[in-house]
Amino acid sequence: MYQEKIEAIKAAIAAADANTQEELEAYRMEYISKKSVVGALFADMRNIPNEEKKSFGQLVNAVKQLAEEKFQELIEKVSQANKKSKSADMDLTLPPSNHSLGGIHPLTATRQRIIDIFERIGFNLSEGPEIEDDWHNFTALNFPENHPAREMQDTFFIEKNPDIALRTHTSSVQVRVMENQKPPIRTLSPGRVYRNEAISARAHCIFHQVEGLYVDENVGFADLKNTLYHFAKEMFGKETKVRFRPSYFPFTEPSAEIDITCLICGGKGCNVCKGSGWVEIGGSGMVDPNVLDNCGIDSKKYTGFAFGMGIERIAMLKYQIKDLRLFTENDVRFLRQFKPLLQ
Ligand code: 2NL
Repeated sequence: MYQEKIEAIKAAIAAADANTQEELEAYRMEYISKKSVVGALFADMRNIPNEEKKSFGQLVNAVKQLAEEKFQELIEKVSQANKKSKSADMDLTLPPSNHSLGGIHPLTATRQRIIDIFERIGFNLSEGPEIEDDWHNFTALNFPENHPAREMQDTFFIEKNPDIALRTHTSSVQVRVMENQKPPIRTLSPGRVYRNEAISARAHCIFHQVEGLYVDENVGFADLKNTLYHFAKEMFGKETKVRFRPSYFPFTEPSAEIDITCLICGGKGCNVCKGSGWVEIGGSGMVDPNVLDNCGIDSKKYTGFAFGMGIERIAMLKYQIKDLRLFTENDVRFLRQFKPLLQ
């Protein structure tokens, strides 16, 4: 009698299945819990005659074991199914959640802003080699034979006699432009330059320059002044004023340093401008006729102006950076501050 009932339960256990957490729980209630059909078999024990108790007990224990083995099997099956459905839900085309974007380096942003301003008033871009000969870096630019800038302490020489060196300014690029093109010339030469200086908060042996050159008939000092007035207002804001201070460069005559009103105090005087209200942004002048002639341009017919600025210096003024070494240390705590420049 009970044998038949037990066989039926065993068959039911063998046929049982579960694909979800709910079906697994239903199985547990049906075959594992105290109130299950298997639990009820243990309760039946007291109705079994004594002489059959032993064989009945063995059968019931076998059913219990079968029920538990099947339960483990179904737990495994449901957990595998859960894992599979999770990976099926995954969208491999989505970007990773921890994707961290870089930013534009402040020197790149500053250079690009300078280029944009001059391109809009008709300047094109020119590039040239960083390793230069003596002619393009010094002689064509009217540097006297024994000028101190040619000396070992200022210039990184690669070879001597004939001299080959790392360019000390991007004027060498503009010499090449003048040698190869006819006026009118309006060109901007951004690039890396090298000088043999001790590294400090204010100086580095590698830095960046932008030089500009305008050569045509009737180019005068008023053109130089107005071009740089325009640049200063575009770069630093409408309120910015420009002042020219007489100076000397071998390749320009007359020559002038370019100052702008201090960006921090607006000209009142502070510790950035050392109380003067003015900060220097570069140098400029009318191209020396000797330089034009050296480059194959008739100085009787043509005149020109030129200017040069250090990109690091402009970036330091614009972003209030106190130490030039930060530009090349690649410290993310410094670089992260310029992430908004990406937009
Ligand atoms: C400065 C000063 C200057 C020039 C650069 C130049 C180029 C040619 C001819 C004449 Cl091909 N001049 N460039 C002129 C005056 C100043 O740079 O303080 N640079 C950071």
